Amino acid sequence: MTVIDAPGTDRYPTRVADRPSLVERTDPTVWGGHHTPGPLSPDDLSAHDRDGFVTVPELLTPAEVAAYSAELDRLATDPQVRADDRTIVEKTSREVRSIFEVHKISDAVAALVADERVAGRARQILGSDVYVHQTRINYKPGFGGGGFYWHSDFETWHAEDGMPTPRAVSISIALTENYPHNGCLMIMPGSHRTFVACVGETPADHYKESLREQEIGTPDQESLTALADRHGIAMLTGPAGSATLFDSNCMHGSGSNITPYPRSNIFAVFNSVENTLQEPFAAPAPRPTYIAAREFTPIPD
Ligand code: 6CS
Ligand code: FE
Repeated sequence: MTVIDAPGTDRYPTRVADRPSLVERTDPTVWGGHHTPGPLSPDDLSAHDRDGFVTVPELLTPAEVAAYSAELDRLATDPQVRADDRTIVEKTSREVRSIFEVHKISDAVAALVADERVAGRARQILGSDVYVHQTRINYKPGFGGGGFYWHSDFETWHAEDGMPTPRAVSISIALTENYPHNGCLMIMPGSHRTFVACVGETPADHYKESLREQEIGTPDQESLTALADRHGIAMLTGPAGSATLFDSNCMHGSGSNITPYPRSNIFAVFNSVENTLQEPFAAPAPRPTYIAAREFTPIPD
C-alpha cells in the first residue's frame, strides 16, 4: 500500500532529536509487486523485498568490463576531471576517491545507466518511471582506498536532499574483482525495513566533509549492534561485471582497502518519478545538483 503524504510530511524524522531511534519502515520495498515484467525474475524481486538487495552475477560482458575500466582510468588521469568539484580525493593518499555525476562527464557511463539491463531493473523495483538521482565512481584504489562507515543512503538523501520516501534504489557495478579483503560492499540483509534516526544537526555545506568521511548522519553503535545482531552482515563479493542492486535504506558500509587490488565500482541511484525531491528535511540548504539531481526527466523506457 503506497501512502500518499501531503508535501512536507516527514515520516522519517532524523537529526532532530537528542537521542537515536528505530523507526519501522511504512513503505514498500518492491513497489510494483513480484511479477512486474523485466530483467529481474519474480524470485529476484522477492529476494530484494526480503533482503533489501539482489545480485546480478553477470551484468556486463568481459568486453564491456574492459571498455568501462579503460574509461575509468581515462577519467581518473584527466587533469580537468581531477580539478572538477565533482571529483573527491582520498584524505591521505590524495588519489581519486569518487567522481560524482559521472553520467554527465562520460557518454559511456550515460549509456550504461540508461541501458534496459540497469534502468529496467530499477523500474521493476520502484514500480514506476525513474530518473537519475546520483551517479558516481568509487575507485577505492589499492594500498589506501578509504572505507565508507555504516550508513543508510536514504537517511542522508531524506535529511539533506529532501527525498520524501525510500522509493529509490542503487546499483553497484563491479569493474574489478570485489573480494572480501579489498573493501567489498557490506549490507545487513533486511535492515532496509528499519529507519535509524540519527542525532546531530546537519552543518552548512556538510557534503564537503561527508563525501570524504561521513560523521553526521551515521548511526549510533547501539542501533548498529541491534541491527547487526538481528540481521547479520552479508559481504557482497563478485567478479568484474557483476552487480548488486540495493534499497536506499539498507544499512551498509565498506572497509578500507590495504590490498594491492582496487575495488572500482560504478554506482547509479534511481529515484521514482513519484518521489521527487522536496526541501531538505533536516539541513540548512539543498546539496548541489551534481550530488542530488533536481531535474526529474524520466529515463526513456
Ligand atoms: O551522501 C551521499 O549521497 C553519498 N554518500 C554515501 C556514503 N553513500 C551514498 C552516496 O554516495
Ligand atoms: Fe552509501
